Amino acid sequence: MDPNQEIYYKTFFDCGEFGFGRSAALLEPSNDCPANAVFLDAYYAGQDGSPVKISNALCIFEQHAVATHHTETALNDEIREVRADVSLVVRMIATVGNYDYILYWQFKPSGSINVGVALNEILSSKAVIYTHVDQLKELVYGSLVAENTVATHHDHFLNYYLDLDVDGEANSFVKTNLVTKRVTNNISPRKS
Ligand SMILES: [Cu+2]
Repeated sequence: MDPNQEIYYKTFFDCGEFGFGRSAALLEPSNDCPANAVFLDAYYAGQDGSPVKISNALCIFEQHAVATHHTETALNDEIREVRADVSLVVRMIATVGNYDYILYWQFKPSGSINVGVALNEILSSKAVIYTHVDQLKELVYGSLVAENTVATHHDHFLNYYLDLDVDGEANSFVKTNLVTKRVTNNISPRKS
């Protein structure tokens, strides 16, 4: 997002050029994954085609979330459904340059799949003459995070290929986009 000569060319393809499998980090038990995790080694094809091993590249564990709990006031005995909410999580970390991508898949007994990514990083930055935000007289395309240091604005795009034929083709994919709509006819004190 910074059009300046020194920055604009930075259009890295972290997956395509570095490879998340090739960049898989060794996971540390109890720190990267909880104590109940099982760890798996992984292999990728090296430059000469021979397999290269990465120890503890993946971890799999059961994660307990807030239980499914439903009772009702004064009807605690009549209406009671309490179930543990346990999901199976598969996690890996890919280290590319200044980034650690924490990739996870969460599988629930209901059949739902939750996929996500988190990012740890040392900010990508550039040198500037400014030492305080009050001095900024031009767009620096980022935030002054320290004296003479701007962390530049930029995007990370992550694409997933989803094969939805789980146990056959009788599946559906539903996407919901909520849009704020203002109430104008005064039928309710609510504004949206
Ligand atoms: Cu970044």
